[in-house]
Amino acid sequence: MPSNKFVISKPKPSITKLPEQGRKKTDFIDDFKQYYVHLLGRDENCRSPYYAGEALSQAIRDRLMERWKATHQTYKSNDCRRGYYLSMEFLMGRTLSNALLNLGVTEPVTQAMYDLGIAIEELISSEQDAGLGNGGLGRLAACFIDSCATLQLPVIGYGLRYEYGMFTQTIVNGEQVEKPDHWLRHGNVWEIERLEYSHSIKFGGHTEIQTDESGKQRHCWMSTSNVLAVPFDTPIPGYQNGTVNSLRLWKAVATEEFNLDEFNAGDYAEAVAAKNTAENITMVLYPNDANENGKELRLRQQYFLASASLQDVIAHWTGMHGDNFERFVEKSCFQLNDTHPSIAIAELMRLLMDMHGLSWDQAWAITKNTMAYTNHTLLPEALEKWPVSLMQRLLPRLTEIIFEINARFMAEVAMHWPADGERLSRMSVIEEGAEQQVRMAHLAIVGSFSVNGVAQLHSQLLQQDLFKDFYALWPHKFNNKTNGVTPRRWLAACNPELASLITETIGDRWITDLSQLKRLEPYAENAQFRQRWHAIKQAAKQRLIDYKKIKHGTELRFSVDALFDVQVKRIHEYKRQLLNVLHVIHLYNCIKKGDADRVPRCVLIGGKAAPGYRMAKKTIKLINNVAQVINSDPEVGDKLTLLFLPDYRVSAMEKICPGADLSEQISTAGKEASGTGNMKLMMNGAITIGTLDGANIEIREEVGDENFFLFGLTEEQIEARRAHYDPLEMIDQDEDLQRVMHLLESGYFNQFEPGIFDDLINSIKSPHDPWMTIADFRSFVDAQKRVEDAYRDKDHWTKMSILNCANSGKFSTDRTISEYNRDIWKLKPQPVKN
Ligand code: B1H
Repeated sequence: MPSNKFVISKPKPSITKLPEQGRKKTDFIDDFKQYYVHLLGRDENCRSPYYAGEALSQAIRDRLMERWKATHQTYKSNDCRRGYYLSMEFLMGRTLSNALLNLGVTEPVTQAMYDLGIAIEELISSEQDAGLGNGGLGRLAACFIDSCATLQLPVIGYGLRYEYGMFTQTIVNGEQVEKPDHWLRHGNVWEIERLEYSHSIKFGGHTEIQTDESGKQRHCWMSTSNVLAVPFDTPIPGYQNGTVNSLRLWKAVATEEFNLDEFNAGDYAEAVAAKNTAENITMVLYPNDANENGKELRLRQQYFLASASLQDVIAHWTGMHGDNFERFVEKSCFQLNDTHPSIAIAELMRLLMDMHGLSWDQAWAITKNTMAYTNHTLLPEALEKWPVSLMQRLLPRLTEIIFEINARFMAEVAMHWPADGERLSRMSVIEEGAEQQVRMAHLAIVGSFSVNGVAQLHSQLLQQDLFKDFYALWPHKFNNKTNGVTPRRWLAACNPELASLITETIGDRWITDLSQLKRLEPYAENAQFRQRWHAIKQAAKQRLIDYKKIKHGTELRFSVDALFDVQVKRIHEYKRQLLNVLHVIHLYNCIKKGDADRVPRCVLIGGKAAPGYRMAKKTIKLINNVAQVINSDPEVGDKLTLLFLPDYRVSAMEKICPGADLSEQISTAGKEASGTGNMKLMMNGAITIGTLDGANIEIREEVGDENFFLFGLTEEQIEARRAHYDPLEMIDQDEDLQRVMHLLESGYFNQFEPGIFDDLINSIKSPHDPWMTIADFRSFVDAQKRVEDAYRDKDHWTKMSILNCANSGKFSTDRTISEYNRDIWKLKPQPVKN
């Protein structure tokens, strides 16, 4: 009889593709053919980039497998302290080209495909984006796990495996139309399902206190409807270092095919339909980005992520240590990506007390010493609150725990500030009012040992404004971690021409130590270097034009000599795409007036609007209508072009940032927590026109004021101005602005659609406009004039471009993650021997 214990030795080296094996061109050709013919069942008669891409991806995935297992083994045998990054969003984009780069096999693979008559670029661009995020917050999570793997830190990313990612945006008659993004329809070669690590998640029911044999009381959460959380793992390779970390995404699956009781009662259809309710939890990403929310399904998603991830970590722990949690704090750290997963604080308390028998005090000591919270926004509409009634119905046990946390917290506040009722109600986790609500940010602060913002100004405003009461109580909890982006994807992979010029000039250490870019600075004075830099930029601009033509069939008249002026990001009032449009209309007026001496400019605007955000959708319509008028006006010719780029996403940014000259970062000061598109554009040699907001401030600090176009009111000036803001008066006193507003209001851009822009126009004319667009118009137009003057001197512009890249070293997520690790996580790097 065979024992039922599997004994699996390593497969033969030819199959395992250890680091030193299977790296030659011929190895890739062999493996590619194997997968194309035998796994996918295709032959030379099927010339599909899709299947070729699949076959190549399989071959690449093989080469990650042994490294993945070795990494896992290293962490296990070193029993090291670990980090867990909990995020509702991981905006990964495409995987293949990143895997090639990080494995260091781009060259031989490109050659192998070439020999087979396949252009690698075609395979790379046939891959779907994994769009499991809205914007900056989700992409930051993706850059973070890339840096963790590169720094060899034992960090697992935990998120949700949405069946539908961020919607695809199409433009019909100038308006945004959303199409579902069923990205998993044809499967996903990069993920591995691990049914064996599934967990059961409870919803609904009620709680009871029961006494066990030993007389000990326990809270029981009963009569729940349960949903199974099934993990799907994606390998996250570090940069050429043998480390492969994991991104673990949870899928909701009905616990049983159908509920037998209901089936026996004859409710067959209802029983099967109930399966749907369960599986709906991970069906779709909420496309809301910093907008009002509050839907029951969203709370279900949040709890599902928190519970599945914590059960996973605890199952791993008890597997090694049983119910002894003494060293749990020493060995674990959770980073909460905004408040979205912050129900984890109450869930960890529940698991430790109700499932593992710890006392309140023991559980609380563990929770508040393992949880760390990152805040990403000050906007009141994005601060999460959940009605107590909803939480009570969905998560009764967690609601009890939250009330108990708050009761103890209120006692602490009362000790610190006796007889200060106002402060108690300001700080309470429970907001009183017509409907009681749970303030998730307060829960997150009370339950964690670290609270950080994402840029200096943002962190300072958290301490001085939004969370000042908490800062007064626990100043030691607060810290700043300025965001970054991964230089692997955002320079090395997306801009290979610039990357090789840099490597040729200063060596390749910049790829893992971006501060090295500083060594480019002296070359800004070298005419030959400048010429090569300029040529690379021009070629990237040409590729951007070609990309636009292929994708949208647009007949465009602008040339690579025009100034490429780029604003790509979510459409939101605070980001002020409207200010950009006002400037474009102003330029149009200048051209119509015969002001001939203008620099040819191509303004590119891209971004998605939340489907329920009326003003943002109207802004898209306005951009398209203005574009229509300007682009078809023969008097304008190639002096000015306005383009709306549909379906902006990670893979689009990879095409856009190498070709950008000017980076528009024009949010109302104090409103953009950090921004990260600003960093990607800077790294690729674009120059910023921006307000003193978010990370712009630090970008300007790094590159110097002479290489940055600053405009607009400061955060303090904005707040001081609010009380007596008078946009009508400002319009009255500025002839250019008057002309712009007149053209807008005359219906010039909506001749057959009367009144459609009235609400946009009224919003900026209102003395209560929170974004104060009109207040910054004059200063913006003047700064844009300085941009033109600078652009006229090509050589000078190229110098500025080089200096922007050379001074972007701070904005690598390697720096950001090193700081998280130094100040918060305290993990030891774990070199992996392969
Ligand atoms: C950011 C969000 C966000 N801040 C709610 N907040 C969401 C809020 O689906 N939701 O409900 C989704 C996202 N996103 C962004 O985070 C900031 O606006 C950027 O300034 C910042 O760079 C980015 C990363 O820190």
